[in-house]
Amino acid sequence: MRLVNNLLMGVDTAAQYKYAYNNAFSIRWKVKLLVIGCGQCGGRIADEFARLNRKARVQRGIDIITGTFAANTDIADLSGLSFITPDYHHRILIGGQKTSGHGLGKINELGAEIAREDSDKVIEAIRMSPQFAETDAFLLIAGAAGGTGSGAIPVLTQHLKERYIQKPLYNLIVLPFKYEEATEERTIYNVATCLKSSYLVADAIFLVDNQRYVRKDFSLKNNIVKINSLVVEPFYNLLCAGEEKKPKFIGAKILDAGDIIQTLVGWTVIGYGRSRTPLIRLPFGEQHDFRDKATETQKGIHAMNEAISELSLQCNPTDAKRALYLVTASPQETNMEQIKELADSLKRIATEAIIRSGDYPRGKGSLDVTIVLSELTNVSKVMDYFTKTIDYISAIKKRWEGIEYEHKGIEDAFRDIPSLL
Ligand SMILES: Nc1nc2c(ncn2[C@@H]2O[C@H](COP(=O)(O)OP(=O)(O)OP(=O)(O)O)[C@@H](O)[C@H]2O)c(=O)[nH]1
Ligand SMILES: [Mg+2]
Repeated sequence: MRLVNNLLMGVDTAAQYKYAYNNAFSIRWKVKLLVIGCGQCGGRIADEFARLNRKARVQRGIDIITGTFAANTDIADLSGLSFITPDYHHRILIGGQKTSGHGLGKINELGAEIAREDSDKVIEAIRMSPQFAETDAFLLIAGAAGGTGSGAIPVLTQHLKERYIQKPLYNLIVLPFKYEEATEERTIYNVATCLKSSYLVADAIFLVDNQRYVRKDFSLKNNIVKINSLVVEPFYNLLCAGEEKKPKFIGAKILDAGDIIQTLVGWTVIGYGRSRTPLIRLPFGEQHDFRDKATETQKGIHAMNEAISELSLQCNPTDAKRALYLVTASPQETNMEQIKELADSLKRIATEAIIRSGDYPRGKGSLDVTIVLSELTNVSKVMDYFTKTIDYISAIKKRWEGIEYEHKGIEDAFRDIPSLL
């Protein structure tokens, strides 16, 4: 355990120095993302980000993404996307010669190898895109349990980091459904090696647990579509708030891109809650009394509780060293008292976190709260994958060598988890 924590702490400290350095030389932080989906899961969620950008353009007249790309070994998966531009610069086939365009069947070492060979192809494609120069940060996305995305995400992250050292590099990694862990031996091994490798190179990793999104009333296919839209939803207001130009849409307490970038370090989760109860409209000239104010505060607390219970991965908020929240509502439905009340409420559960916050005067009739918990020091689900993988490796060794594999503590055994880098 100590070794794991030491390793993780070392990486985080390096990331903090990097931010301090970046901050010192930057005039203004913006956070326009360039999004790359790796493999089928990554490609589909990247496609959802492309839809989100279209929505921001139509509804709010702003761009929140500089380009959306999908890299995959599977032609059929690339063809099935809807919003990513359908040309070979945006839907990038990798490993074509090795796989003949048919995927990797869950061998993530092969995914890593192909990404190493074809990383120039991906980087060249994104560099040529018209808005590339406006990119402030990269977001790479993949499902950890597959072959292509799971292997490619750490390798592409590493190559991009080497080329664009000053830009933050984030990963969004999707953890498998429970049934996949039970039925497919490779699943847990892929997840552990992907998580370990990505952790070593990405500035922050959004963890998304598929199992959290399962709703009993959807069929699996509908679930995937619904899950993908729920995964990207919390990013919408967060990315829009920083891009607003009109004063009436700029909050009293601005959560700027610098706050977002300063918050994102290491293991990270995101959540989103909404309170829809419309505020009672009073005839012109009449004042809301103190009871209305109390109702507004309750709405805020309700939305925040929902955001916490809908976090992308179940975790303990006391393990977060950094947190932020954004309240999005019409100006009539927010007030400073409410923002302060929300800060107190979050501080009560995220006791160790530096909390950043802001308001975003947009929307009518609902009050939304977006929450990010970051620099999580103990993510039991991740540790569980590491532990199970060590057991899996020792079982395989036993099978291969036919000898008793001596039991090791987790500190020693963590070294035995192969890295994809
Ligand atoms: N949320 C979500 N999860 C998905 C989606 N597609 C696949 N997954 C999950 O991702 C994992 C499988 O990864 P894929 O993305 O299908 O695999 P790949 O990267 O294409 O790799 P190979 O096909 O093995 O070469 C499983 O845990 C799936 O449950 C999706 O559209 N949304
Ligand atoms: Mg695939």
